[in-house]
Amino acid sequence: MRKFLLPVLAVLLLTACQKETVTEQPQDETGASIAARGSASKIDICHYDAKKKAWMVININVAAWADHKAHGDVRLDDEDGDGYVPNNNCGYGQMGDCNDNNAAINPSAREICGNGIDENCNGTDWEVGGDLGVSRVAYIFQPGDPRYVAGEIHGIACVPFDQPTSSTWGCMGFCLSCAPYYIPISTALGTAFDNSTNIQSSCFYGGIIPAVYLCRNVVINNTLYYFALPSKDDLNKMYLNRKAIGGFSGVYWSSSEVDANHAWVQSFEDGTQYPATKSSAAALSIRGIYYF
Ligand SMILES: [Ca+2]
Ligand SMILES: [Ca+2]
Ligand SMILES: [Ca+2]
Repeated sequence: MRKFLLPVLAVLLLTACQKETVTEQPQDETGASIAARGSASKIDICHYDAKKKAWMVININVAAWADHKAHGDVRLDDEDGDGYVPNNNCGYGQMGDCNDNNAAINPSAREICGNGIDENCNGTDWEVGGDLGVSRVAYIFQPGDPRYVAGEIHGIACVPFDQPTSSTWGCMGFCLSCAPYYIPISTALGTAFDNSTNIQSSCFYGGIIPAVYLCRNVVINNTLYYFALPSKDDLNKMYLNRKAIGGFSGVYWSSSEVDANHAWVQSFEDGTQYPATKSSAAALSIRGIYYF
C-alpha cells in the first residue's frame, strides 16, 4: 500500500507546482521572518499548496517564479519597492499594489485623472480628489445635472487650496438680480462662470478686491490661472466631497446672491448654507473652480 501511495503523492506535487518545487526552501508558515533569510536569488511568494488545499508563504529561487506565476501564485517581495505588494490570499504585507513593476502605482499614489492609468489602484482613472492638471477633481457630473453629457466625463475641478486671503463679496447695498436690473445670478450647478462674469462687470467694489476677482487671479506654481467663484449648488457638491478633495476649513463664499446686502455662504464644518453680509470678509474662505 505504501509503495502505491508514494507515486500518487509525487504526481500530486508535480501537478501543483511542476518541477520547480524542488528548488523551494522549507516553508515558514508564519511568514514572519522569511524575507530576512532570503537572498537576492530568493523571493517570498504566496503559494497554493494543492495537497494541503491552502495558501502559504514560501521562499523560492527567483528562477522558479515563472512556473509559480503560471498557476496563480503571487510575488511578495515588492518588486518595485513602493512598500506595497499585490493582493494575496496569504494576507501578507501591505496589499493592494495593482502594478508591482511601477513604484508610481500603488494605493498611496495620487490619482492623475484622464491619463488612462489607475495610479492609486482603486479601479478608476477618474475620481473626486484626483489631480487634473494643477487643479483637483471636486465633482463629476451625474445624469440629470445641467452639464452632464452621456458617455463623457465632465465635472467641477477646484484649486487645491484656499486663496491665501479672504475678502468681501462686493456689491454691498446693490442687488444685481433684483428689479430693475435682473442681472442673471444663479444658485444652480454649473453657473459659476456666468455669475462671476456678471458680478465682475456690474459691481462697484470701492477699492476692495472681492472674492470673485481673487478666483480669477489664482497663482499656482508661479503661474496665473483663471478660476470662478462656485455657485451655491457647486459649493454644496464640494462640501459633500470635501474629504476626498481636501484642505477645506471654515465658511466659503459662493457666487450666488441673496439680496442687496447678502450672498450665499456655506459652512464646511456642518454643511449649512446661509446668507452672509456682502461686506463681511473676516473668516470667509474662497476656493476657485472651473468646469471640465
Ligand atoms: Ca510594490
Ligand atoms: Ca490616472
Ligand atoms: Ca484610481
